[in-house]
Amino acid sequence: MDDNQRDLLLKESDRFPPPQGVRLSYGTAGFREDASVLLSTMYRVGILAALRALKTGKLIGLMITASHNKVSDNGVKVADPSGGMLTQDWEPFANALANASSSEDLVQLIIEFAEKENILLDGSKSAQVLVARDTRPSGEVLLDAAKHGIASIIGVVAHDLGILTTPQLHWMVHVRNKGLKGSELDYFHELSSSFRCLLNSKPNNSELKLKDWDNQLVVDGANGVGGQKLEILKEMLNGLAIEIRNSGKGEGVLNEGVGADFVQKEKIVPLGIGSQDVGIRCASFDGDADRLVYFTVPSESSNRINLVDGDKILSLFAIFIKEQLTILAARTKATKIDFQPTLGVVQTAYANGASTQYLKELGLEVVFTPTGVKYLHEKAADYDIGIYFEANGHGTILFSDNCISVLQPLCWELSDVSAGSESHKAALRLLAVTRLINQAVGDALSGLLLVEAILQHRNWSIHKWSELYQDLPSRQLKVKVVDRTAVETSNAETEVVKPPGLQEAINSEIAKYPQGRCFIRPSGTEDVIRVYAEASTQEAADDLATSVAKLVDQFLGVGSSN
Ligand code: G16
Repeated sequence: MDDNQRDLLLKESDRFPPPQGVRLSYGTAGFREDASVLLSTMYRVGILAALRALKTGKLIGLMITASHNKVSDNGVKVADPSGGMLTQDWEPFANALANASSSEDLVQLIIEFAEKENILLDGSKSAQVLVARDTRPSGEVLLDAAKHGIASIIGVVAHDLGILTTPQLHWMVHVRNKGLKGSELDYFHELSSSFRCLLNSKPNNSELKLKDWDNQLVVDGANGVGGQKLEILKEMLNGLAIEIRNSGKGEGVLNEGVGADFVQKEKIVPLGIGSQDVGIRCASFDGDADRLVYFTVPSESSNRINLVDGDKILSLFAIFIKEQLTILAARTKATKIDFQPTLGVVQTAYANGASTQYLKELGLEVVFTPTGVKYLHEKAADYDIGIYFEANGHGTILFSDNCISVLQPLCWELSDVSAGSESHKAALRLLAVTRLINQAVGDALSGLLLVEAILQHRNWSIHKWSELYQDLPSRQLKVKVVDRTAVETSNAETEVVKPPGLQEAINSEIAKYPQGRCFIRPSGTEDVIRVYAEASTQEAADDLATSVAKLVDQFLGVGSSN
């Protein structure tokens, strides 16, 4: 590191001292805390993103968001050159950087890390970091701190893209690193044009029997950025009538009684949706629009919903992809191009047991990872077509470069030999899905359009979709404890290894309930232990979750569950 660089880092980092008595930890999706303690973290993650940009020679993304968390929290996610999450190899450095107690320590850490990673810190190279934020009030000042961090590494500049959804930023990093323009307008154009392609390639007779599918969709935008962006996108769509509620323009508070996390965990009607919506297809985004769940309000007299969660979105996508592959498998034998992609699906322990059984009965390979898109995404990339979803609505479909490069010529060849045939359409549909579905990260906007296109394609109502299989009753609770890091798990988070004795106690509870299944894990985005329970009845699932939450209290210190 040359003297100019060192002086600049020392001077700038003195402006962003770390908070006293707060231990920051890079969690499930980056750092997340009360916004009031995050200035220095943002500054330091700005430095990290700049170093990553120098190291890779590519664009890096930095997003200020706390996604589903309450409005007073904030956080930061970093997008790697592929558009996916920051490589896990750099997480220990991120932790060390965020917790360095003085500017001198910070500079020393940077010197050592840059040496280890062969990053030249002499201003000889230039690089760029794309930055954006969601609609949280704390976002502007935190983004400013991150920009200072980026500018503290000589040669690296921040390019501020303003207010975006998290998946938009990830998409822009992905696309721009391929040498394409990747503006926000391009994003909307890509989504709307590929959606149109999918509608145009519906089976020949489906227009005639559009009776079950209902052209009415209500979307809960969680009072966040997703609703605002959907307002723009919906103007570019034909064949779909969307009514947006909780768009963030009114009085409502971000994620408070609204949004995908609330709907999926509480299973009750969100604010802004009510008796006038009974029976209508409804969808909820989370605060930064990287999660999507659907639901219906079954009756005016109750506030319960029928949830159609990430597992059912995964199942719908899997059926559709498999169907196109089956059509193509028969036809491609008559073409020169060999197209037999591997297909796999990825879930976490939160996946409802009924969904896993259903997917296996479809003949699909199902694999499990710990919670966190970074893990699921990595696993899904092992397949030519990998579909991953968390039950909370975060997921996407990944197509390998090889798969896409075969699909395009296959479309051309089928257009020559059998234009307009079902096999030609199947190839066109798959190609449209590769453009519609976000290849960088789960995206509520693109996921919504794919769900809508598939429902139209199959002429399915949300009720028909929901009946694919019957969810096992489940319950999720949060338990506040003195120190959540006291819990360590293994086996894709299904077994507690620390503190000793806790897993045995959980096992004894599980044994009391038919079809009982239960696990606990420390959240990586909130200061809680999460409890998930499944059983043959709702009452049993509730009881199992409550008794395990009590065990957590006993083993880890007095807290409160909700
Ligand atoms: C993030 C991650 C998700 C994860 C969720 C909850 O979502 O991207 O993969 O499921 O946190 O994680 P935890 O249970 O560890 O709190 P988001 O939408 O909040 O960014």
